[in-house]
Amino acid sequence: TLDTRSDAAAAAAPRTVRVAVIGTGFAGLGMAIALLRRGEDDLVLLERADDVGGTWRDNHYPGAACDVQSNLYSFSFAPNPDWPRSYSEQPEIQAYLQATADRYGVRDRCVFGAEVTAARWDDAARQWVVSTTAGEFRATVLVSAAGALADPTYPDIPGLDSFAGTVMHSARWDAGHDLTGERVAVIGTGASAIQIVPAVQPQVESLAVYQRTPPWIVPRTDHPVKPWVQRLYRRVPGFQKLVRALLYGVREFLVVGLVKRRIFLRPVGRVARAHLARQVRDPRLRAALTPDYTIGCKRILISNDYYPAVTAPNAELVTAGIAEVRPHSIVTRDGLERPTDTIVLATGFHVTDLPIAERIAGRDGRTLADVWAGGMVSNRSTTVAGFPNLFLLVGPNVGVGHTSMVYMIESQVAYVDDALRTMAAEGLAVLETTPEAQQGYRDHIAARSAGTVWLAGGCASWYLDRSGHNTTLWPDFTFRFRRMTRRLDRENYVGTPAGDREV
Ligand code: N01
Repeated sequence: TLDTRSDAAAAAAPRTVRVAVIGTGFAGLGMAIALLRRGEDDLVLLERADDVGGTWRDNHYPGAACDVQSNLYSFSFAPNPDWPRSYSEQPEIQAYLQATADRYGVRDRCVFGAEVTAARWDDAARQWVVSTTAGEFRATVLVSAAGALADPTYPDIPGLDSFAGTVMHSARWDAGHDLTGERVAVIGTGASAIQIVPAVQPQVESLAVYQRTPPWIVPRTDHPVKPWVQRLYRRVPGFQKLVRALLYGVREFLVVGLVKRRIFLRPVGRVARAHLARQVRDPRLRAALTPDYTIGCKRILISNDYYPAVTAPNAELVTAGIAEVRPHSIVTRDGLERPTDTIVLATGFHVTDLPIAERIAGRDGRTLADVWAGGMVSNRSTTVAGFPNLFLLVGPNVGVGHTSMVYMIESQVAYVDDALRTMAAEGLAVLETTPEAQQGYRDHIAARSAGTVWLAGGCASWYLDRSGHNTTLWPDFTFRFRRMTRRLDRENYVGTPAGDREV
């Protein structure tokens, strides 16, 4: 439902624009700011929620924080000298995104409460027709910045619907629900779960953590930023830039292990094992918490308080596997039944089966989901043959687990911006990538992915699609992605001038 503010904004928003952007997370905001900064202001941002922020607005569960340092996990053009910690917590990142949106005048371009229900290419009008819950919009160019960690996955557990207590997904946390004194179950042990568990463990009566696969966890080197450092960042912005560059460089080294030679990750594995040994004394528990796949195959997690929380007297690590949920309990395959008041589903997101892909239909009426039935494909992670004037931010093979997504997003934004400038410079009404370019990019990704720890590490992860192909991660150094997206690869596109003929 729309509040009055978004109703008014929706009514005032131009219905036909040059550029429509779906989403207002880092990607949507970054795109809009890039366009506004060079005077391209005929745009609208369509946002289903009532505020900007994307995944950082939605993931406000207790303990939510970023596992990439703030100096790196921020826009290059908007450094924040005031980050209070080296790794920021969700409220600070959300406040940063809100402040950045305000500072660059993006909020006025947003229509809140506008969930995109369908978008189709109108070939005669050479426009995208975008249906939203706040009405219809038409745009020459559609930029989907809907995010890959936007739509929660709910596990298919027998009886879950019959549960009489509270069920909350980590990305749909009910802040009004008080867990104090409750018997709480957390299902999942990914990045979200390992933050929720220590945050709620002290207040609940009992905590059962249902683990299917143990994660690799290394220490979190988080600390408050000293006031003199903040002052230095303010007075000498170049110093903060230097810190950012160093953090980037160090993290980029991980690529050598993840992609090039897995042996490089062995020291990281040793650090993780020592961390576990230090924090968990009980050998049986330690064994249950020890991963049996190569480190890096799934996202490497960072935490100092997960192991202490999961081994606290009121907590229990459950590894038996869930058989069914009953109205007031969870039953595991070993026959044990645990009375439960609240179930927290920290079970992840639709990443390889993006819901937005079902809603965007291209030239021949087929949706992105139809075209991607055999796996997500694209040119340069950004455009898809058959979908003219459509650009995907955080599209296929742009994800990174070892460094900042903002770096990848800014690379893509530069690419889209160059595409739009090219269209303007050449007077093109339509720009569409070729199937050949798409196939070439797919082959490139497949070749680079072969032998990576994600494919060869002996785990099942959402990094791979159902057929076992890497369609989510960028399998190389990220500076190579930046180089590849610095300019539009014009030779891989067919352009149609406002008049007629393809060029
Ligand atoms: O989700 P996940 P997440 N029965 O998909 C388990 C980012 N992020 O929300 O491993 C039982 O990683 C599943 O088990 P398994 C980050 O990119 C960042 O935690 O598949 N269990 C797994 O343990 C991250 O990678 C930050 O065997 C079930 C868990 O649920 C991404 O978001 C913080 C199940 C899902 O883990 C997603 O992380 C949070 C079932 N039916 C998130 N289905 C930071 O920056 C799933 N699971 C710190």
